[in-house]
Amino acid sequence: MAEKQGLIVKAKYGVFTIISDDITYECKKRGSLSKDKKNLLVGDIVNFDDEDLMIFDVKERHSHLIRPNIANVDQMIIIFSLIEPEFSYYLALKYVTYANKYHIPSILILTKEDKNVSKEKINEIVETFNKLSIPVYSVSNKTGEGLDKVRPLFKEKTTCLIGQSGVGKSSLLNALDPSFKRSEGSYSEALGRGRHETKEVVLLKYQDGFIADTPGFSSLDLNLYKEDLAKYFPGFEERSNDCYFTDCLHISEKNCQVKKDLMEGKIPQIAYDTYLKLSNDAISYIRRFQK
Ligand SMILES: Nc1nc2c(ncn2[C@@H]2O[C@H](COP(=O)(O)OP(=O)(O)O)[C@@H](O)[C@H]2O)c(=O)[nH]1
Ligand SMILES: [Mg+2]
Ligand SMILES: [Zn+2]
Repeated sequence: MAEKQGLIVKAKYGVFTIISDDITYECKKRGSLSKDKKNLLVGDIVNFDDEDLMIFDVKERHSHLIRPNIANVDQMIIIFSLIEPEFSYYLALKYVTYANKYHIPSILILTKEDKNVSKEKINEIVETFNKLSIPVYSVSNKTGEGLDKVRPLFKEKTTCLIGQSGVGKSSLLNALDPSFKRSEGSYSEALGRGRHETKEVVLLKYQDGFIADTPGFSSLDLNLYKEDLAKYFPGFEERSNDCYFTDCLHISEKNCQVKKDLMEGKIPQIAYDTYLKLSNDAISYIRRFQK
């Protein structure tokens, strides 16, 4: 037998597709895997036997996202269309907060810029997110505009694509590399959302790295408590240390660094307004566990 190490790129019905030195294997897991290692995920690096095709060990993860359920992600690329569905600061900032909670850096890619979107609208989004230290790119998956700036972002990284369905995740993948042949949904005007075309998490090899195409899921599934938001909302974590109260929610507390920087224009008003709305809609961690 030969022991090999590889990356799980797909998992279905107990069969794990593994890539090792550019060769693909279909493996199962050995019953002897210890309990804490039994829950193998796409993104896991595993040791397997290339004769009986059984996985017998898994490397410790450096990150573990819950939605989508994936291990060892280096960065989150949040895809949002500028239109159809309409860009939402609320959702985009919620996704970034979610990535921050798992200590995964995020980048925003805006799609459908070919659909007569005003320059002002794009600039406002870019400025807002850049102030919060989040890079923004704008592309058209249809004309290919902007794609060359986006390609290098994926180099040697495991990237998780995340975004509502219908925003163009699969289309972006196909535009980057037509051989991916991801099935594209259609944006339904009537439903106001795209059909869920991508059913499972799968890692695709791209530029010495991997990209995860993920199923659309409801943003309601991204459980964020008030306390998470106060801490992980973009730009807040580093400021929280300078707030007078250690558990400052940055709303009505005295000597709040976030409010101070808002007044000085260092935090965009639209971001702070979105924070208030997100916080208002979130439940409190403490309240939930006191029940
Ligand atoms: N005009 C235009 N249409 C796009 C663009 N990106 C995606 N679409 C369309 O939007 C719909 C949803 O795209 P899809 O890639 O399936 O979205 P996903 O659910 O995020 O994977 C499809 O009809 C695509 O053709 C774009 O940049 N420009
Ligand atoms: Mg898709
Ligand atoms: Zn504060």
